[in-house]
Amino acid sequence: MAQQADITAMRRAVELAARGLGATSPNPVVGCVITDASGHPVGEGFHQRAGGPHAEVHALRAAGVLARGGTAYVTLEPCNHTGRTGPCAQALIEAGVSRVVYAVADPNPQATGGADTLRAAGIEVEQGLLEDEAEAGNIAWLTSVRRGRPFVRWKYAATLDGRIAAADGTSRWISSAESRADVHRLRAEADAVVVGSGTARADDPHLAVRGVDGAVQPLRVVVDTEATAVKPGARVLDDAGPTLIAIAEDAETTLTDVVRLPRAERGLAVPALLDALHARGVRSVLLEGGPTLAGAFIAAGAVDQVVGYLAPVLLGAGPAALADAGITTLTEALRLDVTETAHIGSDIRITATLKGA
Ligand code: AOF
Ligand code: ZN
Repeated sequence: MAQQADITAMRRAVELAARGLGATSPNPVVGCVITDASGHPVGEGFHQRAGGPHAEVHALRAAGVLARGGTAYVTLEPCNHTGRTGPCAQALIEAGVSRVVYAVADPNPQATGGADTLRAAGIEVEQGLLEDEAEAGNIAWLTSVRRGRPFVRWKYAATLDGRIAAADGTSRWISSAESRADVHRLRAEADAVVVGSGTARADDPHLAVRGVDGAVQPLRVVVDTEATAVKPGARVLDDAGPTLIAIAEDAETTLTDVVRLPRAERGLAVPALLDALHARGVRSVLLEGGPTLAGAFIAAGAVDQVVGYLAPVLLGAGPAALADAGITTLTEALRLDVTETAHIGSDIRITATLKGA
Protein backbone atom coordinates (compact mmCIF):
# COMPACT_ATOMS: atom_id res chain seq x y z
CA MET A 1 0.00 0.00 0.00
CA ALA A 2 1.20 3.48 -0.85
CA GLN A 3 2.52 5.62 1.98
CA GLN A 4 0.53 8.72 2.94
CA ALA A 5 3.52 10.93 2.07
CA ASP A 6 3.58 9.48 -1.45
CA ILE A 7 -0.14 10.13 -1.87
CA THR A 8 0.18 13.71 -0.60
CA ALA A 9 3.02 14.47 -3.00
CA MET A 10 1.23 12.93 -6.00
CA ARG A 11 -2.03 14.69 -5.14
CA ARG A 12 -0.11 17.97 -5.21
CA ALA A 13 1.41 17.01 -8.58
CA VAL A 14 -2.11 16.37 -9.97
CA GLU A 15 -3.22 19.79 -8.64
CA LEU A 16 -0.21 21.47 -10.24
CA ALA A 17 -0.86 19.77 -13.58
CA ALA A 18 -4.38 21.26 -13.69
CA ARG A 19 -2.90 24.77 -13.71
CA GLY A 20 -1.77 24.14 -17.28
CA LEU A 21 -5.26 23.24 -18.56
CA GLY A 22 -6.09 25.18 -21.70
CA ALA A 23 -2.52 26.41 -22.21
CA THR A 24 -0.41 23.37 -23.14
CA SER A 25 -2.14 21.96 -26.20
CA PRO A 26 -1.09 20.02 -28.27
CA ASN A 27 1.00 18.84 -25.30
CA PRO A 28 -0.23 17.27 -22.06
CA VAL A 29 -0.81 18.85 -18.67
CA VAL A 30 1.83 17.49 -16.30
CA GLY A 31 2.69 18.23 -12.67
CA CYS A 32 5.79 17.25 -10.70
CA VAL A 33 6.85 17.36 -7.04
CA ILE A 34 10.35 16.56 -5.80
CA THR A 35 11.06 15.54 -2.22
CA ASP A 36 14.54 15.36 -0.69
CA ALA A 37 16.19 12.27 0.80
CA SER A 38 14.18 12.67 4.00
CA GLY A 39 10.85 13.13 2.21
CA HIS A 40 10.42 16.93 2.47
CA PRO A 41 9.07 18.71 -0.61
CA VAL A 42 11.90 20.75 -2.13
CA GLY A 43 10.63 21.57 -5.61
CA GLU A 44 7.50 21.59 -7.71
CA GLY A 45 6.51 22.54 -11.21
CA PHE A 46 4.02 22.08 -14.00
CA HIS A 47 4.00 22.22 -17.76
CA GLN A 48 2.91 25.77 -18.60
CA ARG A 49 2.84 25.89 -22.39
CA ALA A 50 3.66 23.70 -25.38
CA GLY A 51 7.32 23.94 -26.28
CA GLY A 52 8.25 25.20 -22.82
CA PRO A 53 10.12 23.23 -20.15
CA HIS A 54 8.48 20.03 -18.99
CA ALA A 55 7.09 19.80 -15.44
CA GLU A 56 10.09 17.76 -14.25
CA VAL A 57 12.53 20.43 -15.44
CA HIS A 58 10.70 23.20 -13.53
CA ALA A 59 10.63 21.04 -10.39
CA LEU A 60 14.30 20.00 -10.69
CA ARG A 61 15.35 23.63 -11.13
CA ALA A 62 13.44 24.55 -7.98
CA ALA A 63 14.94 21.64 -6.00
CA GLY A 64 18.57 22.16 -7.10
CA VAL A 65 21.02 19.94 -5.25
CA LEU A 66 18.33 18.92 -2.76
CA ALA A 67 16.94 16.53 -5.37
CA ARG A 68 19.94 14.23 -4.83
CA GLY A 69 18.78 11.03 -3.13
CA GLY A 70 15.16 12.22 -3.24
CA THR A 71 11.96 11.17 -5.00
CA ALA A 72 10.29 12.68 -8.07
CA TYR A 73 6.48 12.39 -8.29
CA VAL A 74 5.20 12.98 -11.81
CA THR A 75 1.64 12.68 -13.16
CA LEU A 76 2.93 11.31 -16.50
CA GLU A 77 5.81 8.94 -17.22
CA PRO A 78 8.96 11.07 -17.71
CA CYS A 79 9.79 11.50 -21.39
CA ASN A 80 12.65 9.66 -23.02
CA HIS A 81 13.08 11.71 -26.16
CA THR A 82 14.70 14.91 -27.28
CA GLY A 83 11.86 16.91 -28.73
CA ARG A 84 11.47 20.61 -28.17
CA THR A 85 13.19 20.00 -24.82
CA GLY A 86 15.64 17.36 -23.57
CA PRO A 87 14.66 13.97 -22.15
CA CYS A 88 13.35 14.30 -18.60
CA ALA A 89 14.45 10.74 -17.72
CA GLN A 90 18.04 11.86 -18.33
CA ALA A 91 17.56 15.07 -16.34
CA LEU A 92 16.25 13.07 -13.38
CA ILE A 93 19.22 10.68 -13.58
CA GLU A 94 21.67 13.58 -13.70
CA ALA A 95 19.98 15.26 -10.73
CA GLY A 96 20.64 12.10 -8.71
CA VAL A 97 17.09 11.26 -7.61
CA SER A 98 16.91 7.74 -6.25
CA ARG A 99 13.21 7.09 -6.84
CA VAL A 100 10.62 8.12 -9.44
CA VAL A 101 6.89 7.63 -8.92
CA TYR A 102 4.63 8.38 -11.88
CA ALA A 103 0.88 8.01 -12.27
CA VAL A 104 0.12 7.34 -15.96
CA ALA A 105 2.26 5.66 -18.64
CA ASP A 106 3.07 7.90 -21.61
CA PRO A 107 1.11 6.68 -24.67
CA ASN A 108 3.07 8.94 -27.02
CA PRO A 109 5.29 6.59 -29.08
CA GLN A 110 7.91 9.33 -29.56
CA ALA A 111 8.35 9.96 -25.84
CA THR A 112 7.69 6.61 -24.16
CA GLY A 113 10.41 4.51 -22.53
CA GLY A 114 11.37 6.87 -19.71
CA ALA A 115 10.63 4.29 -17.02
CA ASP A 116 13.00 1.75 -18.61
CA THR A 117 15.76 4.34 -18.94
CA LEU A 118 15.39 5.29 -15.28
CA ARG A 119 15.45 1.64 -14.16
CA ALA A 120 18.52 0.93 -16.28
CA ALA A 121 20.26 3.75 -14.38
CA GLY A 122 19.49 2.03 -11.09
CA ILE A 123 16.59 4.28 -10.07
CA GLU A 124 13.64 2.74 -8.25
CA VAL A 125 10.54 3.31 -10.42
CA GLU A 126 6.87 2.90 -9.48
CA GLN A 127 3.84 3.41 -11.70
CA GLY A 128 0.14 3.84 -10.94
CA LEU A 129 -0.12 5.99 -7.82
CA LEU A 130 -3.34 8.09 -8.14
CA GLU A 131 -3.58 6.88 -11.72
CA ASP A 132 -7.33 7.56 -11.96
CA GLU A 133 -7.03 11.17 -10.80
CA ALA A 134 -4.05 11.87 -13.04
CA GLU A 135 -5.81 10.20 -15.98
CA ALA A 136 -8.97 12.29 -15.42
CA GLY A 137 -6.91 15.49 -15.18
CA ASN A 138 -5.18 14.82 -18.50
CA ILE A 139 -8.07 13.06 -20.21
CA ALA A 140 -8.19 15.27 -23.29
CA TRP A 141 -4.55 14.81 -24.23
CA LEU A 142 -4.45 11.10 -23.34
CA THR A 143 -7.60 10.40 -25.37
CA SER A 144 -6.34 12.34 -28.38
CA VAL A 145 -3.00 10.49 -28.40
CA ARG A 146 -4.59 7.07 -27.92
CA ARG A 147 -7.28 7.58 -30.58
CA GLY A 148 -5.51 9.86 -33.03
CA ARG A 149 -8.47 12.26 -32.96
CA PRO A 150 -9.55 15.06 -30.63
CA PHE A 151 -11.18 14.33 -27.27
CA VAL A 152 -14.84 15.35 -27.51
CA ARG A 153 -16.76 16.75 -24.57
CA TRP A 154 -20.44 17.36 -25.29
CA LYS A 155 -21.97 20.07 -23.11
CA TYR A 156 -25.64 20.98 -22.88
CA ALA A 157 -27.92 22.87 -20.52
CA ALA A 158 -31.45 21.60 -20.04
CA THR A 159 -34.47 21.78 -17.81
CA LEU A 160 -35.09 19.02 -15.31
CA ASP A 161 -37.38 17.46 -17.92
CA GLY A 162 -34.52 17.44 -20.44
CA ARG A 163 -35.54 20.30 -22.70
CA ILE A 164 -33.17 22.89 -24.12
CA ALA A 165 -35.81 25.38 -25.28
CA ALA A 166 -39.52 26.06 -24.93
CA ALA A 167 -42.04 25.07 -27.58
CA ASP A 168 -41.81 28.56 -29.14
CA GLY A 169 -38.00 28.27 -29.40
CA THR A 170 -37.12 30.66 -26.57
CA SER A 171 -34.11 29.35 -24.68
CA ARG A 172 -32.37 32.19 -22.82
CA TRP A 173 -31.59 31.58 -19.99
CA ILE A 174 -32.47 28.09 -18.80
CA SER A 175 -29.36 27.60 -16.69
CA SER A 176 -28.06 29.92 -13.97
CA ALA A 177 -25.43 32.65 -14.41
CA GLU A 178 -22.97 30.43 -12.50
CA SER A 179 -23.47 27.60 -14.99
CA ARG A 180 -22.95 29.97 -17.89
CA ALA A 181 -19.70 31.16 -16.29
CA ASP A 182 -18.66 27.54 -15.80
CA VAL A 183 -19.15 26.94 -19.52
CA HIS A 184 -16.63 29.69 -20.23
CA ARG A 185 -14.14 27.72 -18.16
CA LEU A 186 -14.88 24.64 -20.30
CA ARG A 187 -14.39 26.72 -23.43
CA ALA A 188 -11.07 28.00 -22.12
CA GLU A 189 -9.91 24.39 -21.57
CA ALA A 190 -10.85 23.37 -25.11
CA ASP A 191 -8.88 23.88 -28.30
CA ALA A 192 -12.08 24.19 -30.33
CA VAL A 193 -15.72 24.97 -29.62
CA VAL A 194 -18.16 23.44 -32.11
CA VAL A 195 -21.79 24.26 -32.89
CA GLY A 196 -24.17 23.33 -35.69
CA SER A 197 -26.07 25.44 -38.19
CA GLY A 198 -29.31 25.44 -36.18
CA THR A 199 -27.57 27.05 -33.22
CA ALA A 200 -25.71 29.48 -35.49
CA ARG A 201 -28.96 30.53 -37.14
CA ALA A 202 -31.07 30.76 -34.00
CA ASP A 203 -28.60 32.34 -31.57
CA ASP A 204 -25.89 34.08 -33.64
CA PRO A 205 -23.46 32.83 -30.93
CA HIS A 206 -20.11 34.50 -30.29
CA LEU A 207 -18.42 31.34 -28.85
CA ALA A 208 -15.46 33.26 -27.43
CA VAL A 209 -14.25 32.91 -23.84
CA ARG A 210 -15.20 35.70 -21.48
CA GLY A 211 -14.25 36.14 -17.84
CA VAL A 212 -11.44 33.58 -17.60
CA ASP A 213 -8.03 35.07 -16.74
CA GLY A 214 -5.26 34.28 -19.20
CA ALA A 215 -7.56 32.20 -21.41
CA VAL A 216 -6.36 31.23 -24.87
CA GLN A 217 -9.31 31.71 -27.26
CA PRO A 218 -10.36 28.38 -28.75
CA LEU A 219 -10.96 27.87 -32.45
CA ARG A 220 -14.66 28.60 -33.07
CA VAL A 221 -16.13 26.03 -35.43
CA VAL A 222 -19.56 26.13 -37.04
CA VAL A 223 -20.74 23.03 -38.89
CA ASP A 224 -22.74 24.74 -41.62
CA THR A 225 -23.22 21.99 -44.22
CA GLU A 226 -25.12 24.08 -46.76
CA ALA A 227 -23.14 27.27 -46.00
CA THR A 228 -26.33 29.17 -45.32
CA ALA A 229 -26.33 29.75 -41.55
CA VAL A 230 -23.22 31.89 -41.08
CA LYS A 231 -23.58 35.19 -42.89
CA PRO A 232 -20.96 37.91 -43.24
CA GLY A 233 -21.20 40.00 -40.06
CA ALA A 234 -22.07 37.01 -37.84
CA ARG A 235 -20.69 37.45 -34.32
CA VAL A 236 -18.65 34.25 -34.63
CA LEU A 237 -16.66 35.89 -37.44
CA ASP A 238 -15.37 38.79 -35.33
CA ASP A 239 -11.71 39.06 -34.34
CA ALA A 240 -12.09 37.79 -30.75
CA GLY A 241 -10.46 34.54 -31.87
CA PRO A 242 -9.97 32.24 -34.84
CA THR A 243 -13.00 30.79 -36.63
CA LEU A 244 -13.51 27.93 -39.05
CA ILE A 245 -16.72 27.18 -40.93
CA ALA A 246 -17.11 23.55 -42.00
CA ILE A 247 -19.20 23.19 -45.14
CA ALA A 248 -20.02 20.47 -47.68
CA GLU A 249 -17.62 19.91 -50.54
CA ASP A 250 -20.19 21.15 -53.06
CA ALA A 251 -21.63 24.07 -51.05
CA GLU A 252 -21.25 27.62 -52.34
CA THR A 253 -19.94 30.38 -50.11
CA THR A 254 -18.22 33.74 -50.17
CA LEU A 255 -16.63 33.09 -46.76
CA THR A 256 -12.88 32.42 -46.79
CA ASP A 257 -11.99 30.49 -43.61
CA VAL A 258 -13.86 27.34 -44.55
CA VAL A 259 -13.01 23.67 -44.60
CA ARG A 260 -14.83 21.53 -47.14
CA LEU A 261 -15.80 18.07 -45.96
CA PRO A 262 -17.68 15.08 -47.37
CA ARG A 263 -21.37 14.79 -46.67
CA ALA A 264 -22.82 12.05 -44.51
CA GLU A 265 -26.36 10.71 -44.69
CA ARG A 266 -27.40 13.86 -42.84
CA GLY A 267 -24.99 16.77 -42.47
CA LEU A 268 -21.21 16.40 -42.67
CA ALA A 269 -19.16 13.30 -41.92
CA VAL A 270 -18.18 13.63 -38.26
CA PRO A 271 -14.95 11.56 -38.56
CA ALA A 272 -13.79 13.79 -41.43
CA LEU A 273 -14.50 16.88 -39.32
CA LEU A 274 -12.51 15.46 -36.40
CA ASP A 275 -9.64 14.52 -38.73
CA ALA A 276 -9.58 18.04 -40.14
CA LEU A 277 -9.51 19.54 -36.63
CA HIS A 278 -6.82 17.11 -35.47
CA ALA A 279 -4.70 18.07 -38.48
CA ARG A 280 -4.99 21.70 -37.32
CA GLY A 281 -3.59 20.77 -33.89
CA VAL A 282 -6.94 20.54 -32.10
CA ARG A 283 -6.68 17.99 -29.28
CA SER A 284 -9.92 18.78 -27.44
CA VAL A 285 -13.34 19.82 -28.66
CA LEU A 286 -16.20 21.30 -26.68
CA LEU A 287 -19.35 20.38 -28.59
CA GLU A 288 -21.97 22.94 -27.63
CA GLY A 289 -24.98 22.10 -29.72
CA GLY A 290 -27.51 21.81 -30.84
CA PRO A 291 -29.36 18.51 -30.55
CA THR A 292 -28.97 17.49 -34.20
CA LEU A 293 -25.21 17.92 -34.28
CA ALA A 294 -24.90 16.22 -30.88
CA GLY A 295 -26.95 13.33 -32.29
CA ALA A 296 -24.62 13.05 -35.29
CA PHE A 297 -21.57 12.98 -32.99
CA ILE A 298 -23.17 10.39 -30.69
CA ALA A 299 -24.24 8.23 -33.65
CA ALA A 300 -20.66 8.39 -34.96
CA GLY A 301 -19.32 7.21 -31.58
CA ALA A 302 -17.39 10.45 -31.34
CA VAL A 303 -18.40 11.69 -27.86
CA ASP A 304 -16.04 10.83 -25.00
CA GLN A 305 -17.58 12.82 -22.16
CA VAL A 306 -20.93 14.46 -21.47
CA VAL A 307 -21.32 17.51 -19.24
CA GLY A 308 -24.99 18.29 -18.59
CA TYR A 309 -26.22 21.31 -16.65
CA LEU A 310 -29.68 20.50 -15.31
CA ALA A 311 -31.71 23.48 -14.17
CA PRO A 312 -34.59 23.12 -11.69
CA VAL A 313 -37.04 24.28 -14.36
CA LEU A 314 -39.91 22.42 -16.03
CA LEU A 315 -41.25 23.13 -19.50
CA GLY A 316 -43.26 20.08 -20.48
CA ALA A 317 -42.76 20.83 -24.18
CA GLY A 318 -39.88 21.83 -26.43
CA PRO A 319 -36.86 20.15 -28.01
CA ALA A 320 -34.74 17.62 -26.11
CA ALA A 321 -30.98 17.98 -25.63
CA LEU A 322 -30.25 15.13 -28.03
CA ALA A 323 -31.95 14.23 -31.32
CA ASP A 324 -31.57 11.50 -33.91
CA ALA A 325 -28.77 9.56 -32.24
CA GLY A 326 -29.82 6.44 -34.15
CA ILE A 327 -31.24 4.70 -31.10
CA THR A 328 -34.65 3.09 -31.43
CA THR A 329 -34.88 0.52 -28.66
CA LEU A 330 -33.76 0.32 -25.08
CA THR A 331 -31.14 -2.34 -25.72
CA GLU A 332 -29.36 0.22 -27.92
CA ALA A 333 -29.43 2.93 -25.25
CA LEU A 334 -26.04 4.40 -24.42
CA ARG A 335 -25.20 3.75 -20.79
CA LEU A 336 -22.84 6.22 -19.14
CA ASP A 337 -20.71 6.25 -16.02
CA VAL A 338 -21.20 9.33 -13.88
CA THR A 339 -17.77 10.57 -12.83
CA GLU A 340 -18.83 13.75 -11.01
CA THR A 341 -21.85 15.68 -9.80
CA ALA A 342 -21.68 19.26 -8.58
CA HIS A 343 -24.00 22.09 -7.57
CA ILE A 344 -23.34 25.07 -9.84
CA GLY A 345 -25.49 28.01 -8.80
CA SER A 346 -29.05 26.68 -8.71
CA ASP A 347 -28.22 23.90 -11.19
CA ILE A 348 -26.73 20.42 -10.99
CA ARG A 349 -23.78 19.64 -13.26
CA ILE A 350 -23.42 15.98 -14.19
CA THR A 351 -20.21 14.76 -15.81
CA ALA A 352 -20.32 11.31 -17.35
CA THR A 353 -18.26 9.21 -19.70
CA LEU A 354 -19.52 6.81 -22.30
CA LYS A 355 -18.84 3.24 -21.34
CA GLY A 356 -15.86 1.93 -23.23
CA ALA A 357 -14.79 5.48 -24.15
C1 AOF B 1 5.14 18.07 -22.05
N1 AOF B 1 5.27 18.52 -20.77
O1 AOF B 1 5.81 18.25 -18.64
C2 AOF B 1 5.99 16.39 -20.05
C3 AOF B 1 5.81 15.89 -21.38
O2 AOF B 1 6.90 18.65 -27.59
P1 AOF B 1 7.92 18.24 -26.56
O3 AOF B 1 9.27 18.00 -27.12
O4 AOF B 1 7.92 19.21 -25.43
O5 AOF B 1 7.51 16.80 -26.00
C4 AOF B 1 6.21 16.54 -25.65
C5 AOF B 1 6.05 15.11 -25.16
O6 AOF B 1 6.80 14.87 -23.99
C6 AOF B 1 4.61 14.86 -24.76
O7 AOF B 1 3.86 14.44 -25.85
C7 AOF B 1 4.73 13.78 -23.69
O8 AOF B 1 4.73 12.52 -24.32
C8 AOF B 1 6.10 14.02 -23.07
N2 AOF B 1 6.06 14.59 -21.69
N3 AOF B 1 5.41 16.78 -22.33
O9 AOF B 1 4.76 18.82 -22.91
C9 AOF B 1 5.69 17.76 -19.77
N4 AOF B 1 6.43 15.62 -19.05
ZN1 ZN C 1 9.92 15.57 -20.48
